[in-house]
Amino acid sequence: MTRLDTKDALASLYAEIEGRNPAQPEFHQAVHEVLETLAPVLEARPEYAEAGLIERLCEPERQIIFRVPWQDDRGRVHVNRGFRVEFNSALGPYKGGLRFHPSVNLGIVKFLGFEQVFKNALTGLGIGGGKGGSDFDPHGRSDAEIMRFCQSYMTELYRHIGEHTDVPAGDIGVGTREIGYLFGQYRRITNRWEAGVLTGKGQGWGGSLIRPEATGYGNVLFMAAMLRERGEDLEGQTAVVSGSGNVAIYTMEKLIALGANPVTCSDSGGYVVDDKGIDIELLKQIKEVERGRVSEYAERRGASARFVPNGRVWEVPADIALPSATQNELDEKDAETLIRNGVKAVSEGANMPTTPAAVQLFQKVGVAFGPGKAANAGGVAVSALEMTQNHSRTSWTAARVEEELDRIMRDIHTTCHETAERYGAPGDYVTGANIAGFERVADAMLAQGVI
Ligand code: NDP
Ligand code: 2IT
Repeated sequence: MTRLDTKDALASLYAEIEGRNPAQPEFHQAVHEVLETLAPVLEARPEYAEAGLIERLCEPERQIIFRVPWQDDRGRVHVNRGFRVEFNSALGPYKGGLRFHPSVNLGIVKFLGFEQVFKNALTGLGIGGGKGGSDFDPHGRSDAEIMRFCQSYMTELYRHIGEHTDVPAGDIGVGTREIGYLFGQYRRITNRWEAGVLTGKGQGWGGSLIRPEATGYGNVLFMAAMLRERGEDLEGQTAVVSGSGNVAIYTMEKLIALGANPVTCSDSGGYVVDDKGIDIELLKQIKEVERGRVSEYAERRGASARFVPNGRVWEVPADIALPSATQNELDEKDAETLIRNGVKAVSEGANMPTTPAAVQLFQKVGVAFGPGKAANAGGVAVSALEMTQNHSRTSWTAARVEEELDRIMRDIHTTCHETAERYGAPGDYVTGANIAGFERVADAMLAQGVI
């Protein structure tokens, strides 16, 4: 087939997928971004199309939706919806986080699960892709309410997961505390001490050192690799970071460790800009210990910091940008602002935070752009290392885990870079990540038959 035929075939396939999955705009967006880059590999390897691989890859192996009833502290009953989408297990057990956020719906879980398939393939660690969560809003809920919710959620989820089947972890609204309650309920229902059924566990009961840090640290390592490719490093670079959760905090910590200067953080209420650079210990105290808001950071930090309610963090001039909050938080207008202010590189800590138009603009003007499925793969990679430690009943030192993370992020960067070059798109990490991830999953699916 010629390039034109392939593009036509992909376009009609995309239209079909869109029609079969109505009202799931985030899922459509994630699929479109991948299909747009696959033409060269489908031309080089016609057996993929013949085996219906794209159609199979875009249809989850299994989708589970369930009721999650729970009682608040006043005894009122609430009903939330629980999801787990087991997307693809060609390379290993389904693996991917759980998100608790009021915006969660099937389309969002499917977009996240779809991305996860390619991301996990890129790690080279033998993990399939899945994602789950609930439209539960943890903001303002007491510890006891969070526990009851997690217990109710696991009372259904437990029958679908297992160390060799499906291994959830955290995502937005799910951290070590929630993984603890989920693990406790799983253990109670199954009467199994099955450490490898969840990752992101606490230290002392099966969690891996460096898992909390891994996504943010990994993203900074990816950013460093992109800069190295251009003959630069992180030293002295001013960074704009969005979010103030797990990914954002450890992104900033690693940036500081490597000599860069993060000057912003944000939450859904607005952003903070700190002329002296973010004080990471203060931010951790407010967000991780007190579970507070970034506005409190500005109040306590003194004259160097101010809170901008409802503002766009991308207004702050910087050399590099690391979106680390949520999907579609950086649009074309934001990209124009960043470019006008001289940004050189953007690396996605969050999943799909940059809209397609913004990505195109960055690529057009030569801003290095690291897509989430490569740049934020450090989190799930260390989750896979946690599974390895659990299976062998050992725990590795922080130094050993960090060394592995460093190696994995370098390998992912090299793979994306070389794949992009091989398929005629030098410097295009989006194409490199999509094709490299696709080839790994597609080859496994080809070998395993029509399943
Ligand atoms: P957290 O819950 O720890 O933090 C999320 C942060 O993003 C908070 O500051 C939150 O603010 C903000 N945020 C979330 N949703 C919105 C929204 N709709 N609008 C504005 N701000 C929002 O989550 P993580 O740090 O774990 O996750 C952040 C991103 O990174 C997500 O895209 C996630 O999928 C991705 N990711 C996470 C990994 C992990 O290991 N945890 C691994 C790879 C990617 P507020 O409190 O006001 O809601
Ligand atoms: O998006 C992600 O990669 C995650 N939320 C982490 C998944 C995991 O299984 O550690």
